[in-house]
Amino acid sequence: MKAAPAHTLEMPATAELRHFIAGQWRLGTGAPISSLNPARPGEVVAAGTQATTNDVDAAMTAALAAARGWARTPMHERGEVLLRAAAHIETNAQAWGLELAREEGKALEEGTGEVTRAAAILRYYSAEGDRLAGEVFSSPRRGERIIVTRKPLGVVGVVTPFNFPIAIPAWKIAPALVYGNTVVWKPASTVPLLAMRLAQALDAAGLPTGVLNLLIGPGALGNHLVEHPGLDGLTFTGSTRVGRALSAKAAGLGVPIQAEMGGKNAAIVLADADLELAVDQVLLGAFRSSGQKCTATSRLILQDSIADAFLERLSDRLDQWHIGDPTDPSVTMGPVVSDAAAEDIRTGVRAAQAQGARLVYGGVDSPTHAGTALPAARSFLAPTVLEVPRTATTTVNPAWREEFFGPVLSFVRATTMKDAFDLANDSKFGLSCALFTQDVTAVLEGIDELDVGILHVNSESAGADPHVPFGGAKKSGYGPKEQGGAAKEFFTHTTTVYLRGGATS
Ligand code: UN1
Repeated sequence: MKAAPAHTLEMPATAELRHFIAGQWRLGTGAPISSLNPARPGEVVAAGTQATTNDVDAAMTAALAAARGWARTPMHERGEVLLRAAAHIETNAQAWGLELAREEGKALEEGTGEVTRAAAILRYYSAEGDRLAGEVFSSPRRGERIIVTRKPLGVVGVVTPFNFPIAIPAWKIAPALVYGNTVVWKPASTVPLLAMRLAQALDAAGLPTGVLNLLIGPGALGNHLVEHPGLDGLTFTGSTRVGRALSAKAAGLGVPIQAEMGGKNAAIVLADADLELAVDQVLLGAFRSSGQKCTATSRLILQDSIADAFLERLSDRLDQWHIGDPTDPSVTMGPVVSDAAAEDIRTGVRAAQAQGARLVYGGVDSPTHAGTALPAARSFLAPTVLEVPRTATTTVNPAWREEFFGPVLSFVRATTMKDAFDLANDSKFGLSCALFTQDVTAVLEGIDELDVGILHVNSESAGADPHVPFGGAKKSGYGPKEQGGAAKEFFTHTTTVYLRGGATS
């Protein structure tokens, strides 16, 4: 057995965490909080003290005070702030990408790519002032036009997950701001440093006082935020459990909510597919970011005749992946976000195996990957492929049902295209799907039949562009979709103006 690649980088200094409230970078008044490097036990990436509910109230007061002035600032001026922030982010892409890899655990290239992606999202929204701002209708009455114009909601709460610590916040905060809302933001407590970096970029870009407020702390702060009487909307991405609880609370209080939650996304490989291409894409979809994307491929549906050939290639290619410290540029897959997350994944996979899922690659208890020892930290998992046999119990197996949010891919064999599509639809979730085929009839059938928010034809199930709608069908999402024109639906409301001249004609 070869030894795990030695890690050469020095342990960097711990960053100091600060909250951003009313234009000031403040120390928290709550209990100590730190973010840990999941790849290196004991390494504290950033440390400080938590925000408290009093800090949430202070942030809400600041956001409420700033709301009117920001709403009346021309959209082009708001966009210029985003543009300057984008440039600031790009300048820091290497340094912040490294911090992201240390704090969250994704491979360095992905971390840097995510920082650059955040800048691209800000750039997209910075141009919103040049796009359509409303609609004009004819009136059934003489001398009248009907104009539909848009206004910000007011103060918006933003609650973001650990898995894209800067890109997801950017895709919520950029539209919130450009459409004229002020923001109180609570990121996942595991990734506070990258949250600070985005807020610093917007601060450096000249965002007025109180327009964006950042609070670092536990999930309870999110509950306090949604219950604050001044809140006009809440946008959330994260687990189904938390998303539903926040949605129920928001609905009870009449607060509009956008919640982006779970997925159990399928990749379907039909018999005619280009297998090289499909293997490449399935690998990326299932194992990049250690499978910690709501859009990750976690179910693989293979048409019988190509199933064994596909699995053989998949295994050969996985053997070439390097699992290790994500700050090492040769590493393809790092750990999952924490030891606790890894433990949950192990428990889920063991239950799936106890109920009949068969291990075909890796294994959550494997101490090695492709003959190389995994690093010692408990947060590392070998990429794992399970077969869920086609029996009466297929669809109740946790490997088929539950979102593990880790590097675990569950596959079944399908007979026909229809069988494959039925299997793909056999989920309470409906976020994304990848369909591999070169048959245009199958593609057209897939577009009609596959009940998902995002369908990738011959590309991996993850990935999203900022100018098109993002979000799921079925139980994956609640409320309006995100990104592109869809973001406007959530972050603004319409005023219908019946407009006549003031003089009698
Ligand atoms: C992507 O597929 O690149 O939480 C983005 C998530 C999604 C974002 C996916 N909201 O993983």
